[in-house]
Amino acid sequence: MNDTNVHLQDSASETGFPSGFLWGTATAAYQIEGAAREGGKGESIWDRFVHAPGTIADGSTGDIACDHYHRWSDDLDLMARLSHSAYRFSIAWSRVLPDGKGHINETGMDFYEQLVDGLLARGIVPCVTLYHWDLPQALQDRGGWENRDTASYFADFAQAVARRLGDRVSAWITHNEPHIIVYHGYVDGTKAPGLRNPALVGPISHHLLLSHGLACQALRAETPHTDIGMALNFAAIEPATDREADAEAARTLDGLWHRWFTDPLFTGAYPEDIVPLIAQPPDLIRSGDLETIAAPLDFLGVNYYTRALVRAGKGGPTDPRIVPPSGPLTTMGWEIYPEGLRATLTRLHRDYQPKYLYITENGVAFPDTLTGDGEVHDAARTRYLREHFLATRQAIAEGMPVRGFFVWSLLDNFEWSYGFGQRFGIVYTDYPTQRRIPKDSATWLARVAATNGGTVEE
Ligand code: GCO
Repeated sequence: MNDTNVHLQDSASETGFPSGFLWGTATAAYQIEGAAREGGKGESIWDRFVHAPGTIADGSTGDIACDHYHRWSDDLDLMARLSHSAYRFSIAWSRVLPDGKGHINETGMDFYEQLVDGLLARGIVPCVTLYHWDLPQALQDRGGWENRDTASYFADFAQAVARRLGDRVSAWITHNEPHIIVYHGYVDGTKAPGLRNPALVGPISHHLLLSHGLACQALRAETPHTDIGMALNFAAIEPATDREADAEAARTLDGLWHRWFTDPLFTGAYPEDIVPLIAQPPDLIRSGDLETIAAPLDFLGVNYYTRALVRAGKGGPTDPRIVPPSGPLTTMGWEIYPEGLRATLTRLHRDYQPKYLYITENGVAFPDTLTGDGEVHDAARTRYLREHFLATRQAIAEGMPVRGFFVWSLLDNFEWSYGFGQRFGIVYTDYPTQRRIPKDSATWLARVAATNGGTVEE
């Protein structure tokens, strides 16, 4: 993180979390802002996607979402009351550059500037995600991430944001979860832009990675003292049995989901065992691309939620199949598996040695309800978070350089193709009134944050 904003010390504090450890929540622009066409904002691929029939489970859209665009100041007060020391949010590219490139929309920039200044005024460190899936539709119309030029436009966008906000932002997260963009945006079509073409996995991945590398160059030039990383989603992938074929299938899935992105980022090469499985057109990787992609990072952001148990399908070890999860599940149908977080951190440290690790997302959706006296008793969420904090503390004790934890999410919000049906917030959003009601887990988290983890077991 930027030295001017936060002073990290390496010594672990008595609580088991290093002093200066960042405690906060994470959000994404499209999921909370609303104001889809206000303030000069251009259309994004999510604005387009949600209005196509049948894309969103409950037929909802993010047109209004949590109305954060208008309520940001109250939301920042809420974060301060919840003892946040940091907040991770994303910038909607089309709010800043309505056409994706060229003309800067100053009203959009002003919105993010007041957010950053508002955070700093409350003693909260701003961590900015540049791409949380909302490509400007104007760029999609020119081929989107299929078009190599989009990588350069992304770097220009990064530069414009850095020029305006870079002196006050502590960390840049270039992309959020390229794996999800690739497989859900372009293979199963459940997320924007809703395409179904497996042949695009190679090109889209490469252009996303390239855009990251080019953005790093632009960000380093503008803000040499701000840390740069990427947030990737990691599942704890484990073989379902001790059969060799299942172990190999698990390794394949880890390659497809994880190493396909982390290897180029940290070693400058796509993983050899996976290259035969993902088509890369002959002119896709140009000279210098891999060096650009592998520019040194300051941290790796880890989004962790669950485990995937894997067996080999009919096609053998290169045909990984996920076994349906059992045991207590979240409303997303995900298994609760805190041990997997520690294993993930350990493995990433062992294989790639990123300077720092941040948990950039971890949290859970449960069927929260408001009681008659207007409270939300979400003991199961508190338990989930406690177990994942403890797993993190254990990893820190074992030498993993973890420097912060961002709970997903501050507010119940628009959960992509699930609409408003999944409540991930530590704060309940009453959508008809837009009232924010801190759940019990928020009160608990505030105490943990205020004591730097000292009360995590309470
Ligand atoms: C993701 C995103 C978030 C989600 C969260 C819960 O991981 O999909 O970064 O936007 O809302 O993960 O699914």
